Amino acid sequence: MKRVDAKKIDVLVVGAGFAGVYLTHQFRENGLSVQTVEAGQDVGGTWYWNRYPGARCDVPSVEYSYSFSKDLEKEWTWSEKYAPQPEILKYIQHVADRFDVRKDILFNTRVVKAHYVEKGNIWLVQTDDGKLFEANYFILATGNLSVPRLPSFKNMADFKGEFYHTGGWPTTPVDFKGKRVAVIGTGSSGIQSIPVIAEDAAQLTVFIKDSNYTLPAGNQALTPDFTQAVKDNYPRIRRKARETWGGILFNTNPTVESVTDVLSDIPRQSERTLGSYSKEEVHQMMEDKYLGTGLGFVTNFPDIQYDETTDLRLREYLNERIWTLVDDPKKAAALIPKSPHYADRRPVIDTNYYQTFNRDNVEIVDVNNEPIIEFYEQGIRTNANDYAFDAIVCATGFDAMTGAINKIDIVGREGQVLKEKWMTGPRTYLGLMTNNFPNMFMIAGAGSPSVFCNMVLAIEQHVEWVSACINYMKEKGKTTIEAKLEDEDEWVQHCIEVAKPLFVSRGDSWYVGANVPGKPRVFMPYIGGMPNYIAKCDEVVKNGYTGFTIQ
Ligand code: N01
Repeated sequence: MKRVDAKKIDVLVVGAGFAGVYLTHQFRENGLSVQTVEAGQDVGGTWYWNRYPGARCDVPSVEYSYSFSKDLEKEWTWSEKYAPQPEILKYIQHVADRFDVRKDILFNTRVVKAHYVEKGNIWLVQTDDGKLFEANYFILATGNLSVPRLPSFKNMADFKGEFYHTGGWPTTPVDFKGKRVAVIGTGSSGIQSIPVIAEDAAQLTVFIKDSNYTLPAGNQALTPDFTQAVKDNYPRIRRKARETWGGILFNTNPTVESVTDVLSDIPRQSERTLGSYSKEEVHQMMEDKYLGTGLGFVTNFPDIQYDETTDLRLREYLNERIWTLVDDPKKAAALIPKSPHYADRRPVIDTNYYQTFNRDNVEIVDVNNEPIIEFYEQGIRTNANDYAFDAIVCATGFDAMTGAINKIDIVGREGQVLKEKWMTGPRTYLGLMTNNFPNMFMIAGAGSPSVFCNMVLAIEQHVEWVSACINYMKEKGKTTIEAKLEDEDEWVQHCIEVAKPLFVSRGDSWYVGANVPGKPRVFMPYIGGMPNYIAKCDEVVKNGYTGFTIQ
């Protein structure tokens, strides 16, 4: 196809998850022509693909929602404290209907190529079905956890049973009733799916390499009183959420009282460090105050992120809890995380996770003692046994943050290939742009605080920043914006410096690319918190887009 045949548009957006849907709406509101391209057959992104049993959000649903429309806030009612995947998908489908965004989205289509063409200052974008677009702005709303990562065991293709990855679950129902099922992986997806699969399967075998720590979610139905109180106070709730480190206000039980609590000006961060409490006090405090209240205690005690004494105290409690809850000491030992610190990896919240291992139909294979050698026709072979399965579920994570972007052949100014530029790790200025790729924006990706935050809040902040920026360009008669190299270098360094004192920068997790063989080990997100990040983005605009070249 020739360039002359390309459809000309103002903006091309890749992805129709929470970010892509809002971008599509926002650009249209601004009078721009927009074409969004989405690989799935409907909107939803993460919530379209991750349909595995037990999938739900671990940010309170009343906050994991758009704030841009007051009417939308009033008309939508969440059923549970942590919404299950089908309900979140229904919500985003409702948003797509309500704002009529589907007409600008090309579904079942992937962007495979995007080249910046200096002559004409446009992005030439090609899809997998050969369509060509010429866009002034190219926006990657591709998600951070959207490229499933499969392990590379020998003979995987030989297995004749059902085979699933949690991040690419079929849209048709999967029934595990009466079946022998294997789950490989015990991060967030494994921890959510294992208790639900165990209820259906005849036999569930969990292959554990290392576990994340998890605490009870305390999920519950939301009462009409609570919902009304939230709706009545939404503007203040949203405003205050943006003032918190992770963009989440409701870390305590969702009672009507807590709406009042969270809106009061009581500082949420504890005056004492967790490490200053004795072992017994930590135990008591966790049991009395924090169990079942989500991950609020991590925000209340920032020393959990960096202090060895604190970490030891906390892990003493958490490990004891595992020994108490899991009857079989062998299983308990396999469930104790091997990473040296609680905060090395993303903490998880669960429903009945440890208790599930007391069921007669649930077994553990600790692959540290009994490594997987290969798959075979009927199942999985370890160095000690052959295990036959009807279905194998890989909850083995994602090529995070850069995976989806690097899958596209993106070429910027002077033929620079993005994948090559990012060979030693992603480089962005504020997570928004990267030097030599003019008019290409990224939403909530590497260099932004998104993955440590309420993702929807982080997305809204980015979409609104980008949309205001493009409006500014239009008003000023400018056509090109690009991140300056020195500001990008400074920001990349800043992201690394902020993370350096924290355990998470040293742990082996997807935050540093440690889960993908050959991926450079770099701490990819910004962990300085939403308020600092918002202040920096606002300051950049106030000072005339410092760090960007605008022409
Ligand atoms: O993936 P993970 P995930 N043999 O990378 C194991 C978000 N999320 O999909 O770590 C055996 O965390 C691996 O073991 P190890 C959330 O941000 C949110 O669970 O390599 N095991 C690990 O246990 C989360 O952090 C929600 O030792 C193997 C697991 O697979 C992110 O998505 C829900 C293996 C992968 O864990 C990713 O979570 C779900 C092998 N060869 C996800 N290879 C919410 O609630 C890998 N593993 C919002």
